[in-house]
Amino acid sequence: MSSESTATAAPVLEIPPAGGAGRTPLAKKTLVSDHPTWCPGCGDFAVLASFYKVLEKLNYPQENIVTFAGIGCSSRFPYFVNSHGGHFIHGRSLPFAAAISLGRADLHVFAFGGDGDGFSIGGNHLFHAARKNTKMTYVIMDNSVYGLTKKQTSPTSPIGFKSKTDPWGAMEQPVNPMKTLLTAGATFVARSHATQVNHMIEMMHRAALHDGFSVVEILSECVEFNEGAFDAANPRKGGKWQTIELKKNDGSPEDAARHDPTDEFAAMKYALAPWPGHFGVFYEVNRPTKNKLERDLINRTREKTKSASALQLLEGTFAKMR
Ligand SMILES: Cc1ncc(C[n+]2csc(CCOP(=O)(O)OP(=O)(O)O)c2C)c(N)n1
Ligand code: SF4
Ligand SMILES: [Mg+2]
Repeated sequence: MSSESTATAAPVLEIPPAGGAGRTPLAKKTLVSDHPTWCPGCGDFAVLASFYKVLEKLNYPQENIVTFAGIGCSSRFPYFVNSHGGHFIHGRSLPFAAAISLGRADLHVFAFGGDGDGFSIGGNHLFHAARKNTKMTYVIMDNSVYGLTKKQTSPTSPIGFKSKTDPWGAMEQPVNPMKTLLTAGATFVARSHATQVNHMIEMMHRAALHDGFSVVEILSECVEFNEGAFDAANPRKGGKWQTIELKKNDGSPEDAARHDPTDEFAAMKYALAPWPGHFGVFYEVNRPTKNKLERDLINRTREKTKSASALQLLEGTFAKMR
């Protein structure tokens, strides 16, 4: 027998990358990273489970997915999704996510956060992200309270809400998220409820396919500090679940009563409905994205300058100043 070793090198395990055409389809097991640290029963679990489903449906190449967030219980979201991602300063996820979207056309950018992160400290950024129409999807998990910091009044807390900052009850007029987003100029505005999984999946899926700044506000109960806050829209708790039926443009008489999501006035009317309001796509229009406008400008400039390098352009400018 030969003294030579007959052992062969162990085969290199090739795990095929998930997602994309001709590749292993994206599945929950590939998308899960850390175990969520939310309180048992928190509405955010259902949002996360629905988001996995949305990614499975979209089947984007996994390495092209980015999930981003600010600070808060809901903003822990990116920890639990096996994608590129990050956790940024409280209220500042949107400018950071916008920069990623503008700089990397190959990435699908999702931002997550709470009502405090989005409408309070991040309100300014939300307003500008909406009007600039940078391509990304923003999911606001609205529990009408600051959950992470253990019960302060948030911008969506109703008048009378008792919290550590308002022990005698909130006095100030709350933000109406749908009205605010429409006014700010978001090109896709939808609303859902964390107890309605199929509806959430449909809204987030549609938002992700929208070419522009798309927002889905999801009423997501904080069982620890705002229990039962959204029961009024939960049929299992005796509430009223009112969805918006969109026009099918099928010429049928019943279609006349359905909602045209390009009609801003009609969207605003839905936004102004009394609590608990309506759920579905309020508004969806196409307006050139900042991504396209910037790309066009860059292309035009390259053409004009015959693709000169940044250094050549700078040298040219200095030469003119001499
Ligand atoms: C600049 C700054 N201010 C305040 C805080 C404290 N802080 C952390 S999370 C948070 C509120 C989070 O509320 P929300 O966005 O509604 O998320 P939730 O925890 O309810 O999901 C606050 C005030 C902070 N981290 N950074
Ligand atoms: S404090 Fe509220 S929002 Fe935060 S994890 Fe617990 S239930 Fe969810
Ligand atoms: Mg909150």
